[in-house]
Amino acid sequence: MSEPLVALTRPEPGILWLTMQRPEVLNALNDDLKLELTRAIHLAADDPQVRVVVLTGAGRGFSAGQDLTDARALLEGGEPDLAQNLRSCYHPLVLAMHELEKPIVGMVNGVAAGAGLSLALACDLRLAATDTKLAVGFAGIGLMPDAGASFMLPRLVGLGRAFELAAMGEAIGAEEALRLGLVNRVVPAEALAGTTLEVARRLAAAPTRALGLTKRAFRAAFEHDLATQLELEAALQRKAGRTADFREGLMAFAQKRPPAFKGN
Ligand code: LHQ
Repeated sequence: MSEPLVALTRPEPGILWLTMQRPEVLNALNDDLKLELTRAIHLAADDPQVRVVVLTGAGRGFSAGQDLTDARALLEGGEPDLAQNLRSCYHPLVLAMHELEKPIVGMVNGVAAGAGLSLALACDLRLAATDTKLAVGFAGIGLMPDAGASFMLPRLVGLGRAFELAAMGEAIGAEEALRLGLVNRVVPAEALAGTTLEVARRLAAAPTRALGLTKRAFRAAFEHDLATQLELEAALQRKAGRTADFREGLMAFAQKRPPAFKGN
């Protein structure tokens, strides 16, 4: 049996840590890797013990995007149909990340390019090392942003900046990414794993259902007018108000102690 392309570890209760494992090609995304990632996200959705997911890459890169060896092979059969691969491999993964009602922390430990950047952007927050580089990259090989990058990039940085990043094609450093709002925090490379674990630990102790509903509400907000969004808030808050964590939050407040959320 071949080695798994995604290592699943549970460094602490509540935390599922996913490491892409093709360091020799900067975790370029082949179909098996995309498939294994999708399975891991579904596992996170189904397992109540999982309260936060961390996504990172082994070695010196987060992910250099689509495996271009495979892409070259696509050209050999005449007219390539890139939509087919997007629909069968990328869309299920990006949708699963988007729909997961648990936070996903991207530990962007080196270069994230093309569809690798798309995956980083599909995470709910991103931590980067000072030497991390982000490159939209698609235009470099004559393509347009895909795997959700055209959705997330303008939402995160605004239209003008998104177009500049996509059209100029230059990689940007971590500090610039922080200034633009593409990453949430930048720390020295040697501190990245520790800081990520701390953030994950904090999220794993949070009221998971409420965070999941927050994720849903924020993502829907871009498609809704105010009245529709207020209705969505009411419907989701009804769910949050029926969780054990809401009870615990109220009790803890009354008893003047920190809440001990269980994630249900
Ligand atoms: C790679 C890759 C890679 C395979 C590095 N594939 N081997 C596209 C097409 C089809 C359908 C759907 O969607 C897409 C979306 C996309 O993702 S388009 C964008 C694809 N990605 C890129 O264009 C980035 C390509 N890589 C690079 O430009 C560089 O590798 C970067 C700038 C990321 C890093 O440069 P370096 O730090 O100098 O590393 P390197 O280039 O030496 O790479 C290390 C190894 O990884 C090397 O292998 P080798 O055997 O020579 O040591 C590369 O060939 C391999 N590698 N990216 N995407």
